[in-house]
Amino acid sequence: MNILNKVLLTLVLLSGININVLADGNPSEISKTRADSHAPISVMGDHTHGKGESMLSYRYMTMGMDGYQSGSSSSNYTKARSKPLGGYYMTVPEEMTMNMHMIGAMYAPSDDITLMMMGTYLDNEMKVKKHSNNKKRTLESSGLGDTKVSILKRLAHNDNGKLHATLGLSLPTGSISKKDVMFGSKEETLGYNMQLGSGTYDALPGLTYAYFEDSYSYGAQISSVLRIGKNSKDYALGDIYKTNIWFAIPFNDNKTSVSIASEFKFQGKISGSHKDIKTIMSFAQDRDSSGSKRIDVSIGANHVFPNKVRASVEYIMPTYNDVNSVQLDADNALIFGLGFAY
Ligand SMILES: [Cu+2]
Repeated sequence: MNILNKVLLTLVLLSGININVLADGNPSEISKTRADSHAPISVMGDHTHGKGESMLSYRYMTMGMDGYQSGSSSSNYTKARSKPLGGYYMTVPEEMTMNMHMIGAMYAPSDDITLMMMGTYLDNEMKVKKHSNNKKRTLESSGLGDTKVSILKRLAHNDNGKLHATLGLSLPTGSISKKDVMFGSKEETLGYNMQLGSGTYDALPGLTYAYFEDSYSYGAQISSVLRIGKNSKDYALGDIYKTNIWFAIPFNDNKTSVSIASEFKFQGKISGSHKDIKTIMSFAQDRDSSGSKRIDVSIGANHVFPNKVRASVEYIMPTYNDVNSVQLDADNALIFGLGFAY
């Protein structure tokens, strides 16, 4: 299926949701000073802005991985060392830490259109062990990640609900040629998760619905990341299909809210393989160990300060993980966010 077909299929699927449930009400905005007028901080492009408004935001996410997962059950060192078609890898990843800084900007030229841009800076670390002599090394990669530009189009809204579509493009500003010294004397190309970008232009379609009552709110978003062709290293990361749902309760005069949320994420396997990885040293460099189905559950809080500054925090707990071949197991993750609207 080519990229245009994928985007069309996604939009057709998205439009299957009946938007007529939203009667034409007054175009009154749901109070922006209400803490839960924004989704939990892990949901991207969750809200639109009114004409002339802009917003700057900063997000910090830290997540760790350790232990092994194979299929939907936890696995062990021996399995992590075994190649899927027989034989053994020379090295075994033991743990990984990813820290991500995200800077976002939003601007609404009209009530119906909001423009959004997001840049990322990544800082990754992976501890690996050479099996034959038990030597350990920490591999590192850091730098600019991919940059996303999106258009959010408000489709329908009334006093209680709002619906918008997103169409975005991810620009391959993140490096896919990150190297580090492993156990030899010279630098070698790091595994797929240690690279900073996808290397491809990615289409980012999505649809977001949110509903508000005085004492609670909830919302849902479906979104995809669809790779366009292969990158300069002859591979493409797997496409991503995601659904996020959330429920929030405001209190403290609506200035604070707490939320519970869940994310269902399917990511396909890498197609092709990195042309600079000549010898696959561990599963981290093996395309067979890519792709997964995941369900996370998270708890979060938003707070709005009097001067339109927002602060958010969310704690994400992986609850179900079904991976291809063997992979490092995801730990809990933490996201912290600050936003300034004006
Ligand atoms: Cu915003």
